[in-house]
Amino acid sequence: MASNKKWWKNSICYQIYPRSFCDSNGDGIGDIPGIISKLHYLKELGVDIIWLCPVYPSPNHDNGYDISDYTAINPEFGTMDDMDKLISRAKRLGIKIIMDLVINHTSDEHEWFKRALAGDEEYKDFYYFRKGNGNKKPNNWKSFFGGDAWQKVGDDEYYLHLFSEHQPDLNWHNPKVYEKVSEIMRFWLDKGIYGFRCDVINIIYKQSLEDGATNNGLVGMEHYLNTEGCHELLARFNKEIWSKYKTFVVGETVAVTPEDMQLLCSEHRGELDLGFFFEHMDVDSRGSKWYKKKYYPNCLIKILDKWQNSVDYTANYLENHDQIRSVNHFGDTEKFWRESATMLCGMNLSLKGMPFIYQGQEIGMTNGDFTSIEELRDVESYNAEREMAQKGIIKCIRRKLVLNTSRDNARTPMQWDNSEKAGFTDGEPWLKINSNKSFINVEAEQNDENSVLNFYRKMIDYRRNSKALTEGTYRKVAGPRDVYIFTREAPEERLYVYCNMTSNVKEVEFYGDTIVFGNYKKENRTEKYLLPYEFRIVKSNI
Ligand code: ISL
Ligand code: CA
Repeated sequence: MASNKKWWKNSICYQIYPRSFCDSNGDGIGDIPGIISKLHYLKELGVDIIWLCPVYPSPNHDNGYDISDYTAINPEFGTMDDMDKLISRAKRLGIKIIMDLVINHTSDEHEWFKRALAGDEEYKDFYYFRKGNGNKKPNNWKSFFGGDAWQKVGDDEYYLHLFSEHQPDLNWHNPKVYEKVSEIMRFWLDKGIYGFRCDVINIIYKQSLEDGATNNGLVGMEHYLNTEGCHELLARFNKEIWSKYKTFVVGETVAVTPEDMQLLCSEHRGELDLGFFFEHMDVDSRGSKWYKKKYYPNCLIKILDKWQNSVDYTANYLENHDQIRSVNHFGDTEKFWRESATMLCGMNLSLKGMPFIYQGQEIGMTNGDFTSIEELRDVESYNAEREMAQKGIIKCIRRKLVLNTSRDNARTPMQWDNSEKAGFTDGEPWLKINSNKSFINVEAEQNDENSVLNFYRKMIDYRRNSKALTEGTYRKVAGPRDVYIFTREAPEERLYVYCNMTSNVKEVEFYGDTIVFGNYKKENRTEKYLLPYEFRIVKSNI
C-alpha cells in the first residue's frame, strides 16, 4: 500500500475516449470489451498509463461528464466484470489505468441531486441552492457552456451549474461531500486503478458566491479559481487517500498561469502530481475559442518555452477530447499531413515532462469531416450555436465557426481499418466516421514503415531509452522564426531537438554530431536546411 514516489515519471500516458475507441457489440458505441481487445495494440505502441475518460452511468448530456453513479459502470460500456477484467489484463501487460474523476459537479440524475430536488435539506446542502433576488439570479456568474450559471427550480430558487444545467455543482464546503467522494476514490483505488485525472479540479471550491467580474467571456472566476479552499482540499486528498496507494494524479487545471501550476503541483505542498495547462491550446483564440485568429507557430513556441522554463515537470499534450486535432491546429492536413503529424509527435515526446497521446493522434487522425451542425452531438456545440444566433450571426457563418472548433472533431470513431465502419463497429456509429479512414487507419499504417503510427512507436522507444529525454534539462536555442530548437541534456547525453513548425524550408545552423532521429529519410535531408515540418534529433559527442 505504501506510496512509491514518482514511479510515473518516465511514463507515457494514452487517453481513451471510450465512446469512440472500439465497439465490441455492434451498438455503435465504443465499450470496455472493445478496449480490452486493443490492449495489445497499446502495449506495442509503448503506452505505460491509460487515462480512461468517464465510464460511469450517465444520462450523457455531456458524454459521461455528468455522472449519475460514481461506483458503477454505464451499461453502454459494459459491466463491472468487464472493468475488473480491463484493470487486470492491463496490469498483466504492465499498463496502469487511471480514471476520470468528475467532482466539480454530478449529473442532475444522481441520487443526491434527486433527493435535493425532492426537498431533502441534507442533500440540498450537497449542492448550491440559493434564493434569487426578486427577478434576479443569486449572482451574475456565467456557465462555461454558455448562458447563466443558475437554473431555476421553484419559487425564486436556483442551483449553481458552472457547466450545463444537467451538471449541478457540488458544495465542497460540506464535509459530507468530502466523505462521500473519499469513499468513491477508495472504491476504485482498491480495485487496482493507479490514480485519477481530475476534471476541472482547480475550480471545485467556491470561496464565495458574490457577483464577479468578466474575464474571457466568463464571469465570477475570481471567486472559484485556485482558491485557498481548493488547495486545502487537494492536500487533504493527497495526504489521506492518494499517498496511501501507488497513484498518479493529474488535474485538469483551467485558466492557470505557471505560478498557479507550481503551487498546485509542488512536491513539498503535496497536492497534484501534474496539471494540464491550456495556454497553448488558446494560441489562436480571440478571447473565446469559437472565434479564432491566425495561428503563428512562433507564439506557440514562446508559450511552450515559458512553461518548460517555469514548471518543473509539465503534462505535455497537443490534443484531447475537448480540442480540435493537433494536425489541424498546428500542422497541415493537406500537403504535409505525414510530416506535420510526425513533427508534432517528435516535439511532444522530446519536451521535458510527461507526454500524453490522445487516441487517434498516433495515426494522425484529423478533424471530423462534418458538413452540417446536425451531424454533431456535443451539447457545447449546440449551446454555442444558439448563442451565436442570439448575437445575430448568420447561419452559414455559425456553421463554419461551430464546425471549425466543435469538440466532436476529436471524438469521431477511431479508425482501425479501411472497411465501411473503419473497424470501429458493425453497427451505426454514434458519430460520423471520417472518410479519410481510407488511408488514415491503424491497419494500413501498421504495414507502412514510414507511417505516422510507426513513427510514434519508434519515437516512444527512443525516448524510453534516452536519459536526456526522460530526465534531462531543457534549454531553448536561438533559431529562425517558427523553428523550435532546444537541447535536452543528461550527464552523458546531449541532444539538440529541431522542429520546423512551418511548411517552408528553413535555413538553420545545426549543432551536434550525429542525427539519431528524424521524420525525413536520410537521402532527403540536407546539411543546411530543415524541410517543411522536418523534425530531427542530433546527438552531441560529449
Ligand atoms: O472544452 C473546453 C473548451 O472547449 C473547456 O472549457 C472545457 O469545458 C473545460 O476544459 C472543462 O472540461 C472538462 O469538464 C467538462 C467536460 O465537458 C469536458 O469534457 C472535460 O474535459 C465538464 O465536466
Ligand atoms: Ca458497444
